[in-house]
Amino acid sequence: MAKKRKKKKRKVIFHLDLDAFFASVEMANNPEYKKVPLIVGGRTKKAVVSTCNYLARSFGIKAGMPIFKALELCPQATVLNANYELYEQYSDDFIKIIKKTFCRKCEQISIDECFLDVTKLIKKDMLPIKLAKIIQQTIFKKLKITVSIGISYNKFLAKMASDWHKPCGITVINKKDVEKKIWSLPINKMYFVGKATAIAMHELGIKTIGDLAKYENFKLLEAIFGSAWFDYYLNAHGFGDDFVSTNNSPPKSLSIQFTLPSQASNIQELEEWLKYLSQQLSQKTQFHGVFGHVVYVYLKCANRRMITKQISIKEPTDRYDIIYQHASFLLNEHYQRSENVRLIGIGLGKLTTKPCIRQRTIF
Ligand code: DCP
Ligand code: CA
Repeated sequence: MAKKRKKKKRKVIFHLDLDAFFASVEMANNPEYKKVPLIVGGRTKKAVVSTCNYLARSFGIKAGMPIFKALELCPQATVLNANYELYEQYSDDFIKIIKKTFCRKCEQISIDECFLDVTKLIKKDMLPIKLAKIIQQTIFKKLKITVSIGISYNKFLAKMASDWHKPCGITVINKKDVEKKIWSLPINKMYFVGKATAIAMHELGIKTIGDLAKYENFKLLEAIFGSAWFDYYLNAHGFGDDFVSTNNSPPKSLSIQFTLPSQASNIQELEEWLKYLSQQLSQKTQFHGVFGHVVYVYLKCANRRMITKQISIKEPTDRYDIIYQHASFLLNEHYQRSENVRLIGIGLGKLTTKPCIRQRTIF
């Protein structure tokens, strides 16, 4: 039976990125370094810049540049060897402060970056920007390091936002900003897109994130980038992942949905979308180390009717083929072929961290 679903409330996701991290730790320990262009990287002939403070960046020095070249640009710069133990200590303290003082829904993604799901902390008198300012002040008070914060409703956009106004910036990206602020960016600025991927995209004529969002030859994208193409594509449209993973709180359900580029009423086309979504959902499920007892499919039709159907499966699964098999069954059983579909979604419910038996492949 068709069930009305409540419109999902957008989450509030922060991405925190410490500014010029190694150099900032050095400056926190020796304020004299704040006054000079500072490079962290080592003194050997082949050494490269690990990072440098923002004063050094104003001379054109960048991470990855050979030190000798950096010194050509700025001979008066101070060069230090990296002290990894000290940076690890600061990194641990950073995460501890965030978890203890603000938010346990914290996913660390590198030595100096994390995502926070602060949805529940946002209230009338604690709007996202205010909370971000308090976090910046607290980190600076305790560690003497500045942090840039990106705010959005999913991880990709929050990550893109934190890079916008560095150092010590706070940037918000809303849904309506995706076309305006994200689409004009060069494709190599897209989070997750590495150098080789950016070159391959250029060969397809995809020069900006907007070019990718508007690209229509999905089969070619899949042939070149494998299943990763779909993540790129979802992110370019602002439909990326919003689940902030914490080791101690596995999700209760996982889902993925997609607004179709144009309405569809062809069952084969819908099956194709389900296939892609099943792959993405399987990857997401495996990433979180969970297994689902229930597969559900939902369709939003052009006449606003929402169709949600679910089916229990014998053994909990994280596998693409099993998710797809059940999703396809639900589609074929319940979809009335005349209806135009605008949005398609698939989910796994009743998640558990332990599978009863690992299934063998069914295809
Ligand atoms: N790092 C490195 N070698 C690189 C890039 C980074 O050793 N090629 C180290 C030094 C950085 C730290 O990782 O301080 C974090 O990397 P980021 O890319 O976040 O760069 P920064 O924090 O230094 O600068 P930003 O202010 O741009 O975040
Ligand atoms: Ca950083």
